[in-house]
Amino acid sequence: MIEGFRFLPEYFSPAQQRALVMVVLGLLEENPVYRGAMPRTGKPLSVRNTNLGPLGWVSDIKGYRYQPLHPETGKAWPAIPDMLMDLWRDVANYAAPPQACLVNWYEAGSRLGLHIDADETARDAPVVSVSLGSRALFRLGGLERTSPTSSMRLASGDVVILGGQARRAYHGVDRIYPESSTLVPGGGRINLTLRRVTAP
Ligand code: MD6
Ligand code: FE
Repeated sequence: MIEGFRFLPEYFSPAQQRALVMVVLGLLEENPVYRGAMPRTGKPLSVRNTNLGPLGWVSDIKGYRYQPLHPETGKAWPAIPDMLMDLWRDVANYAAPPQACLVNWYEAGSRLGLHIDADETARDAPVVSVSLGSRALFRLGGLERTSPTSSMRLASGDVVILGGQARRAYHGVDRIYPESSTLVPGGGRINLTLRRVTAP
């Protein structure tokens, strides 16, 4: 496995998962998930998303970027909840706080193609990910799109950290298993990724 990949299964207990989902669902009422689009082609993304924190990751026909406002509501993203700030302090091993938490909402047929998270200038900071709800088939490769990959199932409460070499590794979600959890409405899956965007 590539250096810098960490997998913390069941980091959050079932009770903590329920508390975190309640907090996140509450924040999504005023800050809804929306469907972004692929740069250049404008093809709709399979996964709907929104953000928490002073900056949020946005994808539309013009490209990928971080911005302080929700593109549909025009409002600032809400603050990153304490449970996630505590997680970052516990596992990120990085002095400065995260600036963005991308909220990805997967439905039964959603997938996320192989990609590198490369839109942050703080390249030394890890990306810390939390899975909630239905299980996902996560694929992790290497530094080249053609590097060999390995697949693993991510379950609710699991935390994945991409730091070190793995920070630049290709990864994606091939499928979700919608019957595997009732935590997220509709048998969905929420993935939260905490990011430091700018160098401190
Ligand atoms: C997902 N995760 O689990 C997609 N990115 O739904 C990611 O794209 C990801 O898990 C950076 C670091 C950790 C991740
Ligand atoms: Fe990613």
